[in-house]
Amino acid sequence: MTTMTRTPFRFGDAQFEWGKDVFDLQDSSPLVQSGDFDSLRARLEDEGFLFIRGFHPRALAEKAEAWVLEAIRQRGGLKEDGTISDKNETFAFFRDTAISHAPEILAMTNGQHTFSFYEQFLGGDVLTFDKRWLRAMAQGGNNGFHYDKVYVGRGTPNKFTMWSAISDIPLERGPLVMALGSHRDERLKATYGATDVDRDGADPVFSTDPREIVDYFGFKLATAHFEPGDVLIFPMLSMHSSAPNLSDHYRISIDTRYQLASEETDPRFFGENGTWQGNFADKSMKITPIAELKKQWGL
Ligand SMILES: O=C(O)CCC(=O)C(=O)O
Ligand SMILES: [Fe+2]
Repeated sequence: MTTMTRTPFRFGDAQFEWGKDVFDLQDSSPLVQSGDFDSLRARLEDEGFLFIRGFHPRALAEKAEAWVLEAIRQRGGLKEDGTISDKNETFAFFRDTAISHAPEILAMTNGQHTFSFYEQFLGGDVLTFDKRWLRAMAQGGNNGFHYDKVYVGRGTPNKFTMWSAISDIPLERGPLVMALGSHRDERLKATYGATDVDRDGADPVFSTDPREIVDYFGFKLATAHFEPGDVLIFPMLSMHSSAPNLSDHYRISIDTRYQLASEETDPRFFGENGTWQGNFADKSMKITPIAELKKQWGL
């Protein structure tokens, strides 16, 4: 299929043309298969992410999907035919560790294949946060553009998010979207990227408007039809969002974080059985709107 004939990428109310505003994520799985970690590190540095098709064996992702769908069904979230029920409820199983830390999920996020990848990528023993962001996004649901640093940035800066597709995630089912070059934007890194939501009360969502990201900030977007087991790996300062799920099927994904075991952790995300502190623990903290902050930053 040529770029000329592709239907535009729908991102909420906005539409973006392939090859102009939105591009296909480049698949780095051949570099993983050949064990070329030097090239993987170089590509992550260059592009601001690694997209790895089939990082998790598909069978593991399918088991994880069945596990999550059954949990949703038990909570009244599914119709008989497997589509989202009329309540249209989004499920975030973050502290529900009976679901998010079940063997069906950990086989992906804490599997030998995953740890072995990060050990080779980072060059030492690695650990992952206890908090795992297992999400089942209902229709309309998405997350705005942000750097993960503002949420999970304490401790070593040398850590990586891995967003794993559990369900099939075609373009209309709310795939993750990268803002290309945002990892090199010194102005954004020095302003928005220097905030910590729990220290500064700065609105952690940089933009909920993809047109602002493309037309005003000048970033191109990149995304893909994610299949079960595909992952995106990116550093703390690489802007991303998810597109709204326009379908009547849950978009199921999990995002987890990895770092060298020898480096300092972010204590907010470690604790037994869902007892970690997390973000927004101080309920009295006043959040300054991002529009106000952008003015202060001259953005
Ligand atoms: O899945 C989403 O909607 C957002 C994921 C995300 O922000 C992340 O993986 O860091
Ligand atoms: Fe994120």
